[in-house]
Amino acid sequence: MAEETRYITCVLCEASCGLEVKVDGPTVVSIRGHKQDPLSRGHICPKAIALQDIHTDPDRLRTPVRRVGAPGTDATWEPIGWDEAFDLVAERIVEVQAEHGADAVAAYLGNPNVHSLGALTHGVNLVRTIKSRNTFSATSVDQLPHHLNAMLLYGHQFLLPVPDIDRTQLLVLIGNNPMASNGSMMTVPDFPGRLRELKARGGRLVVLDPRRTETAKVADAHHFIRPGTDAYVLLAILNVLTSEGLTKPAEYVRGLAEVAAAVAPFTPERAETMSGMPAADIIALARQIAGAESAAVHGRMGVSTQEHGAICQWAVQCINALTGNLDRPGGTMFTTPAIDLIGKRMLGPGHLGAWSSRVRGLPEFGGELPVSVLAEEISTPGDGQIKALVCLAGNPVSSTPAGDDLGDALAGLDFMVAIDFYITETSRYADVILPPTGPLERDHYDLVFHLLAVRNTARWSSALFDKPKEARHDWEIAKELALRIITLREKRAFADAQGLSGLATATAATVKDLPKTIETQARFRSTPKQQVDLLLEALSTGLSVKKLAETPGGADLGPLERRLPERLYTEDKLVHLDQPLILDALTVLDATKTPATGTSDDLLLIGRRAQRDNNSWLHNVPRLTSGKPRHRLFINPADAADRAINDGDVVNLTSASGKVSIDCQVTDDVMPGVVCLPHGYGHGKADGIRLEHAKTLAGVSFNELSDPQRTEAITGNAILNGIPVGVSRAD
Ligand SMILES: Nc1nc2c(c(=O)[nH]1)N[C@H]1C(S)=C(S)[C@@H](COP(=O)(O)OP(=O)(O)OC[C@H]3O[C@@H](n4cnc5c(=O)[nH]c(N)nc54)[C@H](O)[C@@H]3O)O[C@H]1N2
Ligand SMILES: Nc1nc2c(c(=O)[nH]1)N[C@H]1C(S)=C(S)[C@@H](COP(=O)(O)OP(=O)(O)OC[C@H]3O[C@@H](n4cnc5c(=O)[nH]c(N)nc54)[C@H](O)[C@@H]3O)O[C@H]1N2
Ligand code: SF4
Ligand SMILES: [Mo]
Repeated sequence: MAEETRYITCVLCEASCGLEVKVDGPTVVSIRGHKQDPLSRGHICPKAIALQDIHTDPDRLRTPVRRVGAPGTDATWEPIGWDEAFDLVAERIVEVQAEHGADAVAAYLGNPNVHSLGALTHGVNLVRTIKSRNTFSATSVDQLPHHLNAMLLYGHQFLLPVPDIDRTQLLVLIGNNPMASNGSMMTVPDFPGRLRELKARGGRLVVLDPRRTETAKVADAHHFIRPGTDAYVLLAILNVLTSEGLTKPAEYVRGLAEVAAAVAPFTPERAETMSGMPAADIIALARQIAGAESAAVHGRMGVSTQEHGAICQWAVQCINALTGNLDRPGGTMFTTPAIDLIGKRMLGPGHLGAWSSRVRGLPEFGGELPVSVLAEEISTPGDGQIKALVCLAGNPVSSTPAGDDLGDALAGLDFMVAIDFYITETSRYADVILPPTGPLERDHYDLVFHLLAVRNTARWSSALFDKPKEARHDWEIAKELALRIITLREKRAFADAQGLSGLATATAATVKDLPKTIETQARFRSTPKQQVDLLLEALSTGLSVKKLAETPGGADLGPLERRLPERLYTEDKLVHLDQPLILDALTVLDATKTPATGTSDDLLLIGRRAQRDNNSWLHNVPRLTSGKPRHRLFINPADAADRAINDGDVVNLTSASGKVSIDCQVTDDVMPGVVCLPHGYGHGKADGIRLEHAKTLAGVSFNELSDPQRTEAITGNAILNGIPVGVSRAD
């Protein structure tokens, strides 16, 4: 066969790079960055190469399987047909809901859903069909504080300003490491190249992080900051800005006086005591941000998934807005996506506390409860107890606090289905696993990441390979399940109305007479591709899937543009910084007099991402797992010496919720008082997962140490950074 060149989107991380792939029939010959791509400009990272390994991976499931035997090494997995699998899953979901109520079936949506067009167009509708208040997602171990503040300040949970990195003169990154992660809540492919350009035009990068990260190493300045104490530093920056008269907010920004009053107690000196960052440096940074021709402050994982995440993200928005950097070139700006899910009202503005979790009373946000309550909602008996779980592209046993306890809880469910193509720490508890097609077998359009990208572009990515005849896409799985669930429910209602008993007799009703079924069919009828086409057309962009598909790299719609105040969804088209929810929380913070460390013996545990890791999966891809071990605990030489720990020793790590043993690496890349461990490891412990080709199962799961009882006060977001841990040498 002849070699052919194709252009696709990499769906493995938020950077969403455009790739140039050479294929020969069913074989990938090479994968490169697409140089002419207007967004990613040729960028590629080692993970993209793994796309072909996922494609050919013998560990990957290609047919539905049913578990026989208890979860673990004794379990065997029996292949079953799609039809049988869909019926089985739909019946069990309908039965559980009929017996125990709608909320007895929970759903968890994992991270890859946002990277799958079909999961967004159809998977979300499946979750709506299940109609349970017990809906969870990776958002509450991630960016929930961003959504809260976007809703409060800009009137819509998805109205998230992104740093205009291509024009800024000062980029301040707090708690993120784009040199490894390739950026987050900021789709910024080719961060290294964009940073080089920033420096070439005389701009500066400043990083605040408890670890001298890959990004800190290429920054103009890096400040160590004690985990969990950023709020004090950010409030002190606001204190300097307001007390020195360095503010110049746009006329649509309100609340300066209230913010000034609220931050008055948070002096740089106090911030120094709490954070370890010298007061003089805090003052200098505040003045730099105010004085720069343009500046963009961006805070991510390290300041979202920590004790004061909501306050931190609010303070970041305030700094940008009060220095006049919100909505100006080189500051933080809103995108103008070709498909505007916000403008089309396909995404709601968000709400907080419309209901609460049954056991602990944590609030929902935007229709989801914090995943930190999932285990207790399964294991606490009573009305409203979760009895079944639908897990879509997620591995919460690895990814959420006390995941090991969640695993125990999953074992007690009446029923569980996983939509996943691997047998993982989580899916091994499922009764049925439904594997979707792989990333090279499906069409893609970034509904989410064009909304968060540093440049306005629109890119269609056609499936590189036809799917095998028997395979199903994520969207097809969602559609089948939703249809069968609705049909069964209607048949049941029909049988009840007729005084018939049981599902068998209910077959009297034919599908064509069932109104909800007909409605559902209509809702799920169009393919993801048709939906994208419709959305492009409906917005009269002049774009279509066909046009985009014919343009490698897609359409370049230009740099970010000024959008305010028109783009605001607040009723009065103003940005209100003086949010009572947050200002009240500051009072609580004010009462915290001691640094965030627990006992003086404890160190504070933080996370890290490596360029060749991808959350909880891809550890069975040999070319991503070769080289130096990446699973180790980093510890500062001073802390190691205090505990007679040497490089390479195995140490015991003990937190309020767990204990693990792990080999360590002594390095002054972490500040004293801090230890650092990646998440997504620990596969070796989970009996019966299928990663036969994993080169190494070394490492432990970080989330045996994180505590589901400790959550961010306003949103219930998980605290994954700044966890007090005891560290000692294992003898
Ligand atoms: N301690 C600690 N914990 C963390 C984090 C941290 O920094 N520290 N980070 C958190 C963050 S930011 C996130 S987003 C979460 C991520 O955690 P999860 O939401 O659990 O997501 P992943 O680990 O990416 O697992 C995804 C699963 O989806 C499957 N999958 C991959 N692609 C597809 C697909 O196209 N379709 C389907 N159906 N399945 C697919 C994979 O096989 C894998 O089993 O982890 C969180 N947990
Ligand atoms: N290679 C790779 N890329 C990824 C992923 C991956 O797993 N691997 N995951 C993807 C996902 S789901 C996400 S959400 C993004 C996340 O992207 P990033 O936000 O860049 O994620 P991290 O690399 O975890 O960076 C968090 C940083 O916060 C620091 N930190 C920890 N605690 C604190 C604190 O209290 N204060 C401050 N200031 N800093 C702190 C850590 O040292 C770390 O450097 O990455 C995405 N990209
Ligand atoms: S940076 Fe992300 S999107 Fe780009 S090639 Fe790597 S994994 Fe794919
Ligand atoms: Mo994430």
